[in-house]
Amino acid sequence: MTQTHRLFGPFVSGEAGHDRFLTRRAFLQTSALLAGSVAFVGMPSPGAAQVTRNPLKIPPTASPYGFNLTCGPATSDLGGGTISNVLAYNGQFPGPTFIGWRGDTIFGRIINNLSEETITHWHGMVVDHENDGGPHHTVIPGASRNYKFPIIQRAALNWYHPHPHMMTARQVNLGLAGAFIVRDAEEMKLKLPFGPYEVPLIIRDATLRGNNLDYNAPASGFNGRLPMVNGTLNPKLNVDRGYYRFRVLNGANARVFRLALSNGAPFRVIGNDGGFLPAPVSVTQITLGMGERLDLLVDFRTLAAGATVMLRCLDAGWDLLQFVGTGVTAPTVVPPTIMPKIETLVGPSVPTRTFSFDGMSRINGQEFDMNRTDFTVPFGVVERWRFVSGGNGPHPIHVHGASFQVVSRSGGRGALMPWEAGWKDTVLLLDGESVDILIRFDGYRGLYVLHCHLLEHEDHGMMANFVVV
Ligand SMILES: [Cu+2]
Repeated sequence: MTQTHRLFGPFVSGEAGHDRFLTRRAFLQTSALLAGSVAFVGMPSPGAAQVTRNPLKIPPTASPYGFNLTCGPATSDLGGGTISNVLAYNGQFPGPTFIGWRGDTIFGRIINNLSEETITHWHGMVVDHENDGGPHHTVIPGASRNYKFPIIQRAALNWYHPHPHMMTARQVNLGLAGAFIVRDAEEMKLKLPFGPYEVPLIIRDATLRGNNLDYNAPASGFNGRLPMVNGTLNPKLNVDRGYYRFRVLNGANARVFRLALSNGAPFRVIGNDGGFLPAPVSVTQITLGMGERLDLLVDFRTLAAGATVMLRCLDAGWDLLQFVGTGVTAPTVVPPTIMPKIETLVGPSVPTRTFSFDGMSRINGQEFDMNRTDFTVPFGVVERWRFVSGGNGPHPIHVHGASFQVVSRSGGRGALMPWEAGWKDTVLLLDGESVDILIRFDGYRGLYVLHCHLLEHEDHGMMANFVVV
């Protein structure tokens, strides 16, 4: 059976010429009608059959209790012997996956072996100003910085990456990023897939010059020529017959991914940036902005040995990751239907503040100034913030210091997306969209930043300082 037949599973069965639901002629006519539409879920990408697939890299796990994280140049096999120069945490691309528990205190240090300043931010972690790893705390080459903070939030997939002003985009693009998984007792009660059945997927794009990652981007954002998952080109993952839990991060500088499975099967979304959703939701497509995360269950119980399913990006028409059935039976998992309860924030019905993301470098008309405080926010008070796109999107808006809840979207897609329920720390603003969030800073007082997570926009100044008082 050809790959095309597998990809068209629901529509085409049997050998060529004996299709059960569509004659070959009808199939070709249908294909012709769909020509040019990359949005058709079952459409294999041109030349897919010729691609040699490389085993998906799974970053090693690391303890956050007494860590040493060295930021420096390294080489990494992107798959199939394509050895690239990269910038890496502890020589790993992606960096090691930290796993820490709610209530514990993490501590350790970063060591800067780069030839320029850097600082490591814990994206999604609610920490005090000194430990946030924002642009005010860069570390010069050869120096180090200590961190120590308690984990005061629920189970979620967070991540860490550089945050030096005007240098973030390049450092991330050349390899500095890793996952940080927070666990808690509520999560354990759900009995989700674990061990080899829980897989982090850091999805991004890249451009190669020779074998090396090459970074060059205009203010509008890096537009990589190739997709990469966990630092692997053309990756494949062998999967047993059962449920898998994918911890997905859009780690791209400037690319929004529209995820779908080639067989049209749904993703069961159980979580996002801030942990578990209030209720699971099944969807066949997910639009994921830069910095956003997903907790997905995918059902491979019926995937036969040797059969394949592709994780695709419908917008780019890219094959991201091929799943290959082993035929081996995985441990039984019952997908949870009741999720841990969360507080629903209640706040003002009119915006407390409005932020317009203008051009490629400004918020409310102003570029970032390290030494200017743009606004102050009272501690412990629920505010309603309105994010408005002034064009040049996408603008995924990320707030440090607290998680928030997305309450409305007008213009553009005109609705909240099912995966935006619960707690978030990054929300995608497409052109023409206006999004309202409710936010309350009840962790720490101090200086934080709000910024666009299109990293070139951020570097060009689409960032603001605020102080929780
Ligand atoms: Cu932006």
